[in-house]
Amino acid sequence: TTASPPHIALLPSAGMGHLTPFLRLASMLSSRSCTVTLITASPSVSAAESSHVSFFLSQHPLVKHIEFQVIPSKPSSNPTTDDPFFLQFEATNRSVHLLYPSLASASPPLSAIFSDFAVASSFAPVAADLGIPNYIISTTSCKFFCLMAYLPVLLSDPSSFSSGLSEVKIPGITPFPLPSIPPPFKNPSHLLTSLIATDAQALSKAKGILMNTFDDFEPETLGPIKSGRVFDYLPPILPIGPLETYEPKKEQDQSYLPWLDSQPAESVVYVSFGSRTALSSAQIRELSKGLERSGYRFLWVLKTSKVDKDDKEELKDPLEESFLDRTKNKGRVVKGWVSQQDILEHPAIGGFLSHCGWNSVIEAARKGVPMLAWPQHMDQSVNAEVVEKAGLGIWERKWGWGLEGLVSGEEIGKKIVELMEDEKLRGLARKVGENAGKATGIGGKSEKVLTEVLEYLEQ
Ligand code: BUP
Repeated sequence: TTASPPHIALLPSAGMGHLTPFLRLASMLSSRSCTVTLITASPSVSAAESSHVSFFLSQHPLVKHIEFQVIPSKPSSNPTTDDPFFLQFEATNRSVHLLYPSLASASPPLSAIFSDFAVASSFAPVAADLGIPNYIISTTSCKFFCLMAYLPVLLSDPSSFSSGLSEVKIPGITPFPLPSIPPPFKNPSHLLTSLIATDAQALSKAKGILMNTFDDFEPETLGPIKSGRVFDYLPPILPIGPLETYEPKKEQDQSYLPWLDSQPAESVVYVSFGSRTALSSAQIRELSKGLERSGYRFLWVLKTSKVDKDDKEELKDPLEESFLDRTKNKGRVVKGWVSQQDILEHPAIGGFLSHCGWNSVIEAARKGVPMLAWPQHMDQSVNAEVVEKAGLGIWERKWGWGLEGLVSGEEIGKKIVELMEDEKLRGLARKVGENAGKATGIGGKSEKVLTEVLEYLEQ
């Protein structure tokens, strides 16, 4: 009998930073003839998530869909955070057992379930009961993944994050400078910290850990990690990135695309802090000054609320009308969802001022676009270091965590000039893009890893 392609269910967690890599992987599996079932939690936190799921399903009629209702958390029950995404992680963990019947009766039977790190602890027992192999998907850098995987050990020693230390050590990989550690990790009772630590403890039950990264991008971490010297109890670490985009190229109906078309090559700075970071009004004003001072053209995706459902339409506040007037020939400020992929591959883009959410990093790596890293929270400082070491970008460490301080327009302007004028960096970034292409091309390292997993899962 000839083997038939596997049936794989995918279970992402909350936020576009988690959903996006899952949708990309779902599309890649589907185009490799796998039967794919996408599992989504309802209601989603952001409008972007539900609209992307609907759009994805309309583009992939063969992909099956299971939607399950999350049991909402009472905001008052988690005094350590009011972040709606963190609360949804917790609520999803409390609700995944509801999936049991639909997974058990899946037809054809499931060959594997690929689930988000953020539901690892609650999903491991479900997968074990069903007897279905479970692969964990990590949506961050391998370096930050290591910090999460090691968190239970660090938390067991109260001095791990003490301010007297300059760095946090994980035997076998390069240390983490203390300022790169996300502040919530220093508080063991913070909801996010306890969720991650609990998830980390479930990792050893997985069949493998798939990562949206590639060998040449994080050699310093992936080398020792893949040899099994760092976490000898973990299943294989499987870099399969950069994941391919599934989004069809947008027509020129979005006004910034024709505008970009009329700008000189590599002349525009693209500015975005991802789907869930809203800078303070004061910081937005300083950034506007910085962009103007730099003298460079810019395309700025401006967000003024953490969850897009709270976004307001008008552009003027907190930006001054005079700024929009003065810069109308130099730049575009966009509110709402843009197609970041289309922007990053546009020849007019010469640099990317980014919060270093991992998807943004990997998308810039794929296109070889030089970055100016300005981490805001969570994994982003660790990611910024990866960007710097890989030669993809520059990072001004003294800016600290974006959401905690205020950086002046003058400094921002100077750094943007540095980004746009650094020819050596441009060459290195281009090389990163070439290596990314090699990794996913036929016979490339990431491509081979994914092929091997799928061959193993054939039925
Ligand atoms: Br905003 C925005 N268009 O307008 P990250 C984002 N994106 O295509 P985050 C758009 O969303 P986490 C927009 O290309 C990337 O794939 C972007 O993920 C896309 O950051 C994704 O970069 C955003 O990882 O998520 O949203 O902060 O906190 O999970 O890293």
